[in-house]
This record gives sequence, C-alpha cells and structure tokens, in this order.
Amino acid sequence: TILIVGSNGQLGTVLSHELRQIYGDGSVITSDLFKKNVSADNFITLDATDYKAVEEIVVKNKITQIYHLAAILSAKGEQNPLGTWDLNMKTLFNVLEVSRLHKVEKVFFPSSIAVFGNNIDKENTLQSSNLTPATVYGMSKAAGENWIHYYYQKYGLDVRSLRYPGVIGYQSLPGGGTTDYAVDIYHQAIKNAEFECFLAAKTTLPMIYMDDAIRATLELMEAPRENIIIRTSYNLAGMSFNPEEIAASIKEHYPGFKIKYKPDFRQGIADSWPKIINDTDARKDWNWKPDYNLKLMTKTMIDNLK
Ligand code: VAH
Repeated sequence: TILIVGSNGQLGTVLSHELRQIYGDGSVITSDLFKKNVSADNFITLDATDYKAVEEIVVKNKITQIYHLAAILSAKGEQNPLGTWDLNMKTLFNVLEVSRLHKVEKVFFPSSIAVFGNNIDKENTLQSSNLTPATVYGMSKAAGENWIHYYYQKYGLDVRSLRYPGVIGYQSLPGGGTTDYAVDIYHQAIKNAEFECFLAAKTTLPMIYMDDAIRATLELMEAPRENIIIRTSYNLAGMSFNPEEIAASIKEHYPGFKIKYKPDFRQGIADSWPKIINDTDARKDWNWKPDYNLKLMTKTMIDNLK
C-alpha cells in the first residue's frame, strides 16, 4: 500500500490520482492536515510532524511505499524561516525513521532547483554543481538530500528524489512558490484579466509541465534499484522560459492578453536560481526525456482551463 504525505498539495493532488489509476483506489492512502474534498475516500488526516501518528498509519496499513510531498515552499517559507525549517525537516525525519524501522520498501522525496544558488553556471547547471541555497526552503531540500543519501548508505533505505523545476499544471493551485506566477497567468488569461507578474520580464527559470513531472516521478520510482546511481537527488529538466515568453505563447490564443511587471521580494529568490538545468544523469540512468515544450503546455493548459 502506498501512503502519500501532503496529498492536498500541488504535486500531491495529481500524484494521488495517477497512483490510484495505476494501483487501484484501495492501494493508495492519501493524507494531509485536513480533508480537502469530503468525497475523498482512503484519506487519513495526518500531522506529519507527529512521529507516533506517522508510525501508526504505516504499521496499521502495512505501507510499502511513501511519497513525502509535504513542505512549505520557497516564497511562503521566507515569511517564517525557523518554522519552515522545523516543519520541512521534522516531517522528513519522521518519514525516514518510520520507513527504516518498519521496512518500507521505497520512499520518494521531492527536491528542487531551489537547492542551487549563486557562483555556478546558471545556463548549464550540472548534477554536481555546488549547492548554496538562498532560501530556507532550498536549505531544507539540500539538507534533505543529504539525509536521504545517509539513510540509503547507512540503512539501505531505497529513497529516491528529483530536483523539480517550477511545476505547472491545471489540476491544482500551487501555494507559496516563486514559480507560481506561471500557473496564475493561465487562470488570469482565460478570465481576460490583465496579469500582474511578480517577476521581471526576462526572469528565465527552469520549468516543467505537470504531466512530465508526474511521469518522471513514476519512471524514477519504477526503475530497477541498481539503475538509481544518484542517491541525493536527480537534476530534472523540462523547459526554460521567462514571463515575457509565456505571455507571448498565451497571446497566440488570447491576442488581447496583457501583462505588466511588478517585481517583489520573489525576484531576489528567482535571481538566485539556475536558468537552464542539465539533466544528463537522469537521461542516462533511467532514460528521462520530457514531452512538453512551452507551446504544447500553453495549448494544454488553456484547453483544460477555459
Ligand atoms: C517554489 N514551485 O517555487 C516551488 C519550486 C523551483 C520552484 O521549488 O518554491
């Protein structure tokens, strides 16, 4: 049985649905701090900072895989640095310890391009590029990568991880990310509203369409154990674009669409991040290849939102 911790989140919402399609409703237990839609069966309210609560769910339901998708993201995290560190790390420690002690077979830990900072090649950020995160969120993901590597080396726990770029999808609203402008922009475009962007026009960031992000996750988790060489977290690339470019792709569908730029504190976070990710290792070790480019993403997003 699979347990998803943080199933209400941007990724958790979609991954829960996909995993239920593949393994059956009865094989996937979703959990989060509160029940989002009352219809959701096989949902358990869980505060993942509570070790006993995590252990009870894993033991009682004979959990064999855990997707740990609960965390406070980059922008929101900067409003409460110590609280963000506590929540992001405590929940991970609980998942790792319970998994080790109760023989969970596989664990997924989402990392992020937010683990990278300045003083590296932002146009070709390597798997091995230096991690100097500028946000508490990024620090918690870099630390998390070291912890999952430690649990793999010391206890043989099969924890796998991806450094997601900004994820864009229509199925769920993101919360508190710096890349979330690229989701909101579509919602504003279909309402014919003028879009106010909190990043400057030329702020290029690595992004990935939701379907590619989900497929990468499933392909990583289904790969033979011996193929997973990187036991911190794999660089993953989808596409890279800036607000001006995504607005232009939207204008092909909504010629009257208008965008204006009002950078705020999130500009500083974005400026610390890479622009283009090198994901050679993911391509080599488990045959990663993205399907969506900006044009196809925009068409798909608009078709599903209008
Ligand atoms: C964020 N969407 O903006 C997340 C992600 C790379 C971006 O980590 O914080």
